[in-house]
Amino acid sequence: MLTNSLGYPRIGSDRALKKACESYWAGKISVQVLLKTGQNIRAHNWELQQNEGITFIPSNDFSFYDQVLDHSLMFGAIPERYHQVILDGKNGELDLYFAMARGYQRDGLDITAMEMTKWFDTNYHYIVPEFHRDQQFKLFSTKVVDEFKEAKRLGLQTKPVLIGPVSYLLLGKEKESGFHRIELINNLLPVYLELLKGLEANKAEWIQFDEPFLALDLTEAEQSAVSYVYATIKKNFPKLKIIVATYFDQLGDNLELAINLPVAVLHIDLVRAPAQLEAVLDRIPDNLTLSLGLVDGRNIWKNDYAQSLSQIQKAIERLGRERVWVAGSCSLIHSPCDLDLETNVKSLSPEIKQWLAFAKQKVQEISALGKIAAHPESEASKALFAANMVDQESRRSSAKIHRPEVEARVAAITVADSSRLSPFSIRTEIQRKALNLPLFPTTTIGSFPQTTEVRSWRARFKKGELSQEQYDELIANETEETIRFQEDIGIDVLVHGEFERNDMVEYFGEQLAGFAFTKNGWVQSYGSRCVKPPVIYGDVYRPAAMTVRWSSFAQSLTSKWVKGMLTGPVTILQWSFVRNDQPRSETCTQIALAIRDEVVDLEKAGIKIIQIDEPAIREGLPLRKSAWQQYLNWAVRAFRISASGVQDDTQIHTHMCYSEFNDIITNIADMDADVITIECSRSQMELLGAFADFKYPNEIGPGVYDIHSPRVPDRSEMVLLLEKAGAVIPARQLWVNPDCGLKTRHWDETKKALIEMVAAAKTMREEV
Ligand code: MET
Repeated sequence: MLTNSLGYPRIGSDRALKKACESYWAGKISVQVLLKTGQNIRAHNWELQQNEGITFIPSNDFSFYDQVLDHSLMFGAIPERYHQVILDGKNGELDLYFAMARGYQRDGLDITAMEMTKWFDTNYHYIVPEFHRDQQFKLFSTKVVDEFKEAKRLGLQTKPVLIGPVSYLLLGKEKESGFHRIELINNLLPVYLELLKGLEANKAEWIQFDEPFLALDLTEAEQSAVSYVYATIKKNFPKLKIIVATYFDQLGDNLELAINLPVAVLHIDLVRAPAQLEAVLDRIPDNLTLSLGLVDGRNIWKNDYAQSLSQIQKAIERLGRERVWVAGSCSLIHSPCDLDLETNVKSLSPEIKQWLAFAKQKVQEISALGKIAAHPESEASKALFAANMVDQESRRSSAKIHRPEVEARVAAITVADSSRLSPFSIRTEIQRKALNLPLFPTTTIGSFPQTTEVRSWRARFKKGELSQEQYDELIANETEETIRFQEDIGIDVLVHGEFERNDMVEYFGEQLAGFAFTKNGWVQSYGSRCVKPPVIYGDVYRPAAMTVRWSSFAQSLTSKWVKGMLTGPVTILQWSFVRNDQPRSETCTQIALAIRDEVVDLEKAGIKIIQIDEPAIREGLPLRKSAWQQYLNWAVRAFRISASGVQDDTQIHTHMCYSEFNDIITNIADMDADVITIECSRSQMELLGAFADFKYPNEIGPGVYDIHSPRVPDRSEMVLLLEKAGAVIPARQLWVNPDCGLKTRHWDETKKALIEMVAAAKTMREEV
């Protein structure tokens, strides 16, 4: 049977790409060394997949920062403001590329980064293409051809992967009004044809076009663009074999459109939407091959072979063996690289490890499923199948998973448990008196720079080189210095800096029951940023207080308010690998109760302002609008359960980043946080519009500068943004804060930027 891989993680199992990129940005390695790192990772990935016997091995799934940005560069969709970066001849194509991703502040140039947003409902972020009316595209880079040739030189015939033209356009944003980006399809398509020409000339046979938007709601114009694109490709390249890949949801009402495209193969996601197999098999025309997305690219659980084989069998019965491929559900970039690296039995017990598969193991699963389906009676197949049955049974029958007391507490939750004592209109007056803050109060989102030094303390502590006391003292000193710095520059609501935290989810997961951890389970979040999601395998509860100690310590150092800092239930859920043996809503509610316990304990310890971060609420939205309400109901309820155990004079904040709020503003308001801080600066306060139109009643802190870029903003820029905000939101509701936490920044940038920010707030106070 033919097996298909849609994409493989490119960060390298030891995060080699992250390290190389960051060294390059810091001027510590040459571009040649960076390029060589990329080459090594690509070669490693290709060879690994080849050795596992995968038939269709992807190329062009590698990226130095982001695959959408790669496409923008290939198509010459380079916003005007970056053109200067390479004009003086000092910088190369890669510097231009990084400038688009990260902003550029050098040699008298000061250019902001392009906007970044989440890739569908994942925690991967891509760089949003910018489009203008009548925009022309031209071939600027031939990355996809180059990487195909590179593999060829290594003796591998790969399957180049491109984001399909319709999805590429839909991923972008119009930078002026009066047109829709899908109208650019005629301008864009020729560049694709040129690339295909290059691929064909180099003897590529199979090309994968990712059109994830086929699993979303499409307008008629968008649907016709899909038909038009693939008909045109067929007309121009009748011999190329085109695979259209869909994932993350069902084809739904795009089914007819998808199965009738003049292409060789259609890939469907049977993990997210197993039920669509029947519908597709009922309608599929005779000449179309089906790639079955069976191995979950989004989670870490071992595949259930019995279940997958029954799907494969069903497809084979209807289509014949030649027209059925076995594949991952989507690209494996959302999975960690290699379970074999998890050798630490203390963090990941052998029992739990037995239930898991990372990218390398998933490739093995794809290959094993292919083998078993092709030769079910062979000894090798029987052994593979039997081993899988043992693992599945071990998980089903484990005593580690169920806690009756947790399940009973969830069942006993009442309506009162998810409501504050009084409505916001009353709370706000009580809080104003209790907190006594100025207009435009300044604060930050929580974390301060996690320097190499801070991280080295944690590493040394974990290795046993530092005692608990020594480690705690270092953290205490860093916290104290950060409190003093915030006092010195005049921030109104301080934070303790989160130095004791490795990561905003892992830190909590480590202290909650029901979570397991990996040592190397890194997944790319954006650019060189990787996250290591915990694994939720069983019922969740909080054995002991998690943050009270450091928050009270910080509060004891100052007479100003220190905000307690927690990660919310939806975000903990969203950024973890979640168990697939019960509904997500159930797991989320369990986490909500654990966070609620912590909020109550913080209040008892004298913390009057508590922030419950929920940056991931929006990314949890199902891709199809028809499923939104159900999700929002349980997600908002979970937040409310976590926030509602406190008195009226305790102020609850929440923080969200990279969200469009227009279509969910009612639900955001329903969360009823006293203060919400949001990302806003990269979009020039555009995101605030939703709050203004809704007449959002609670307080709001629109981020006034972008912390994802090393660029230091000037106070006047921030005043301008605040004035924009003030024009639509009453001053008494507004807070002043950066876009997000500062942990990825350096101290010098942070200090300069925050001093400017406080100055901007003062200017605003003088203006009213
Ligand atoms: N409190 C967290 C921080 O400041 C919030 C981050 S949201 C991605 O890092």
